[in-house]
Amino acid sequence: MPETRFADIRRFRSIDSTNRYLLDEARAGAPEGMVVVADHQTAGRGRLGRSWEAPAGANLLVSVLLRPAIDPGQRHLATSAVALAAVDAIRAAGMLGVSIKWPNDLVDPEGRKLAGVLAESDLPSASAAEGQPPPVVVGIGINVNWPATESDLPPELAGLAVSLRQSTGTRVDREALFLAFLAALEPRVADLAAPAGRARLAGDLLADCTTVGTRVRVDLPDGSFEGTATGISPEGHLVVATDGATRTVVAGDVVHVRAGS
Ligand code: BT5
Repeated sequence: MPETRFADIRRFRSIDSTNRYLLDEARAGAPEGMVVVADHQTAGRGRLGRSWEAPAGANLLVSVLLRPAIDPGQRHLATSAVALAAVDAIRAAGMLGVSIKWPNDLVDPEGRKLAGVLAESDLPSASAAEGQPPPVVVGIGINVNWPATESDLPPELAGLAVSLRQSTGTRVDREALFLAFLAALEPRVADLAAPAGRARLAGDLLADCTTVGTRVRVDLPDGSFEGTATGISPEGHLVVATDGATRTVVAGDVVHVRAGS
C-alpha cells in the first residue's frame, strides 16, 4: 500500500484467524505494519472466547500489527484508531449512519452490529523483538456483503447484525473498502505516536461514539453496574456517571439500556 506503513500485506483464501497469525509473527519479531487479510476464517475470534462469523468471500476480515510507543494504559487508543479508520472507510463507501459502540463495535442507527474490533497483545513472549515497542494486533471483521438479507443470519444473530450491503442497498467492493481502510488507518496510527495525536483520537472517538449520552449497564468480571456514559477519557476509556460518582471503564462489556429501565 503506497505511502503507508502497510507494505507487507499477506493474503489468505482460508486461515484459522488473522489475529492468531499476526500474534505468531509478532512473537517472532515482525515489525509494525504487517497486514493479514483473509477470504475466510475457520476459527475467527471475538473477545472473551467468543467467535466471529462470516461465510467465505463475503466480508472483510483483516488484522494489522502495530507497535505503538505508548503506555500500556493507552492501548485502547490502538483499538480506537482501527475503529475510526473503519468508520472513515465505511462512510466513504456510502453508509453515513455508522457509529462506534464502546468498546469495540461499529453499529448502525438501530444498534445492529456492522463490525467488531479485537485487539490482542501477548506481551511476555513478544519481548524477543529487541528494540521494538511491544506489539498489539488489531483485527476487524466488517460485514460487507453478508448478510445480504436478514434471512441469511443464523438465529443467534437475528436482529443483531447488519451489513454494508443492507445499509447501502448495493453490493460493496471488498478490495476497495480494504484499501480505503488502510489509507485511513495510516494517519490514525501516526496519531498514536504523539500527545496531540492521541488527543485527536480520543476526541474523534467521543464524536463518533453512540455510547456517550446513553444509559448503560457495564458488565465486569466481578459484577455489573448501571449509569450514564458521559464521556471518553484521554486514554479512550469510557467515563460513566453512577450514583453521584464517576467511574472510568477500562475494559468490559457495555449494554445500552433504555433510560429508566
Ligand atoms: C468482536 O468480539 O466483535 C471482535 C470481532 C473481531 C473479528 C476480527 S475478523 C479479523 C480478526 N481475526 C480474528 O480472529 N478476529 C478478528 P465480541 O465483542 O466478543 O463480539 C463477538 C460476538 O459478536 C459474537 O459472540 C456474536 O454474538 C457476534 N457476532 C459474531 N459474528 C458476527 C457478525 N459477522 N456480525 C455481527 N455480530 C457478530
